[in-house]
Parts: sequence; structure tokens; C-alpha cells
Amino acid sequence: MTEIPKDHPRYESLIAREKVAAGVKMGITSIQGLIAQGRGESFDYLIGERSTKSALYAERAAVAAMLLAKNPVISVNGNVAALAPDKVVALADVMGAKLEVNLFHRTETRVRLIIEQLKANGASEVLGKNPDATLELSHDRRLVESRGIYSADVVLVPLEDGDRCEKLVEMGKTVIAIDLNPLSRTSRTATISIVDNLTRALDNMIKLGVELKKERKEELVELITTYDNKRALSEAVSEIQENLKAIAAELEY
Ligand code: PTJ
Repeated sequence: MTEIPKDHPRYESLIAREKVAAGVKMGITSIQGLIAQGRGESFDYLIGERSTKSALYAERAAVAAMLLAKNPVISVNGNVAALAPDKVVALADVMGAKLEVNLFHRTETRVRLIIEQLKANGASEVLGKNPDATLELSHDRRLVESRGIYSADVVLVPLEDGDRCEKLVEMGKTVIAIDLNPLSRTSRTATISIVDNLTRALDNMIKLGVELKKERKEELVELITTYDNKRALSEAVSEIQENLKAIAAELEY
């Protein structure tokens, strides 16, 4: 990894980039994962590289849904394993959720390396190596485990492609997406769309998980029933507009 000085104004962003590049070198992340990261970075610029109000609103509802779930599962791909293996394991612990590796560019080697990476970060069990069920999809994301994603009632899908998200929703599951692009098919299809950077979203969700665990069940139900995903997405787009307007005003041309 290139050493990034801590006082560099773009420290966080450059570290994330280094992590994804290292993931590719280790064989964890697909080469296409670099493109996905670049796309995410540009949307993060647009939203102002912060967790917006609408993101926090979605994160609260997502945590409530995961806490109330019977079989919550967190789907892990090559970008997630490179960027935040420790955070994703911590979130699974707080939520009592299973972890399952599910890849678009699937190879058995990548699945094994990602499982090893999650275990090195404290996971006791990681599903995904022995898929015994299939989703109705024509690509490798169809390969799932029956006690994991297949039977899950709530699935967290960070950095997803729209196809599987749609299928999981069709199957009656609550699907929580983390995607910086509010216009993506995933964001528009998920039950709860978190428009935030993966690392910020996971930090917020871990904190909220600890907090909301102390709430009564009725409070959690209320957070879910009052949540409106169209409103969250519309606000996310407006937040981008406002951020751009503020920057234009600063430039004062
Ligand atoms: O590891 P694999 O084989 O399963 O492949 C994973 C990738 C991510 C390569 C694959 O799912 C893919 O191609 O995804 P897409 O279609 O590029 O979608 C990724 C979405 O995640 C895009 O909308 C990006 O804006 C968004 N994104 C990228 N980086 C981040 C992000 N969202 C939140 N945090 C990020 N760090």
C-alpha cells in the first residue's frame, strides 16, 4: 500500500482507494471492484462526503428491521471484504446476523479468500462456500445457502447490483441496500435504501444497533412502519442538489 500521510486533506478517500487496490492484489476484490469504488467516490463528492439526514433516517429503519428479524443475513462481496471486514463482522455481532459471501464475479478462490479475511477479523462462521439453493437469476449471484440468504427475512446488501436486489424483494424479503448512488436500480428497488458510504454507514449502524437494542419492540416496529423509502430517496437527491447549490454559491460566478 502507498503510505498516505494522515494530514492529507483527502486521507479517508485515499485510504479507501488503497484498501480496494490491496483487495485486488490479494485476490479478494474483483478488478471491476475498482470501477465500482470510483463510481462510489464520485457520488460521495456529490453528497458532500458525510452521512446526510436521509441516510441516518434510512440507517435507523434498517437497524430496527435487522433487530426484529428472525434470520437477518449480511451479504458480503469483494469490495466490502476489502473496505470494511472488521466493521461488517462487528455489525453481524451486534445484530445477531449471519454473514454470507455472495459474488457477482464468482470464483471459488475468491469465496475462500473472503471467508478467510472475515474470519481473520473475528467472524466465527461465514456462509457462501457451499451453496445448496438458487435464486431465479442467470448469473452467479444466484448461488446461495438455504440457511442463509435463501431463507433470510432481512438481507443487507452493500454495493449490490440491481438484479438480485429485485429478486430478493420479489421473494418477500426486506432488502436493505447501501449504495452511494440514489439513482441506481438497487437503490430504487430495495425496501430500505441507505445512500451513504459503506464505511460511514456501517459505523452508524453499529452505534445505532447498540442504542436501539435497548428500545422496546413497539418502538422498533414504529421506526419501520413510519419509514418511507421514496421519501428517503427523494431527500437524498434533494440533498445532492442543495450541496451543489451551496458550492455554486461559494464560487459566486
Ligand atoms: O465482488 P463481486 O464479484 O460481487 O463484485 C462486486 C461489485 C461491487 C464489483 C459488483 O457488485 C458491481 O459491479 O457493482 P456495481 O454495479 O458497480 O454497483 C456498485 C454500486 O455501489 C454503485 O452504485 C456505486 O456507486 C456504489 N458504491 C461503490 N463504492 C461504494 C458504493 N456505495 C457505498 N460505499 C462505497 N464505498
